Amino acid sequence: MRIDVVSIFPSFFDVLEVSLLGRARGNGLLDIRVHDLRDHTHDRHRTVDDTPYGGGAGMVMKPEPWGEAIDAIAADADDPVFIFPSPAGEVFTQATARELAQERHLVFGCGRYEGIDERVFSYAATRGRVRLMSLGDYVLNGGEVAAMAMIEAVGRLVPGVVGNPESLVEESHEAGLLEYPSYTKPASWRGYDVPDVLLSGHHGRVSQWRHDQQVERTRERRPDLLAD
Ligand code: 6GU
Repeated sequence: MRIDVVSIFPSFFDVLEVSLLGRARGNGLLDIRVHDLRDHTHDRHRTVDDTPYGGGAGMVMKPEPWGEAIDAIAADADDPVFIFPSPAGEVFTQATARELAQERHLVFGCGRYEGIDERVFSYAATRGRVRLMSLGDYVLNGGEVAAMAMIEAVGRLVPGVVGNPESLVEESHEAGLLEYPSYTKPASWRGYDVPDVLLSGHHGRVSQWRHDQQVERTRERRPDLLAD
């Protein structure tokens, strides 16, 4: 999968060189290219923002650098999906991650300030599909951290990125439930014991117990998930 990222803080994405995604880049499963939006400005101050029409607080990202950045990426794009992280977007979930993991080419456009001039989204829609995506109901300073979260959630679902694909099956949100609790050795630690059923060697009872734990935890912590 190819992933382009456009940001005024490209160094935010340096951490994509480590861990699982770093290895996936090294072995060619993920082709991640990070671009500096300011490379598409032409004034001495490399200006990317301006005051909002209609007044109001804060600054808005100018359309021209975005237009050039989109053109540069679209020039050799492969049916891209443009994703603009935004607290005003649709909520990104594991289902979204699964959907996006099927794509060949994602482009993340990271806005800062009060947002990006709205016409940029209309223009991007002439060069590919466009989605505004939010991590949840809280506000970050810009799209970078959100893009990173989405890249990790999608990237780990690309076949081969996670070494043991079975570890993708039994995790939170895959079955619409939270994950069951996990334990390792020692069986007794500082007065806390691993539940007996896990030491029983009885696979049927272990599976039943884990499923019960998933349902109970979901009911306690995330009743909204059981509603659907
Ligand atoms: Cl995607 N962007 C920003 N700026 N804030 C957020 C967010 C995204 N998702 C949750 N809060």
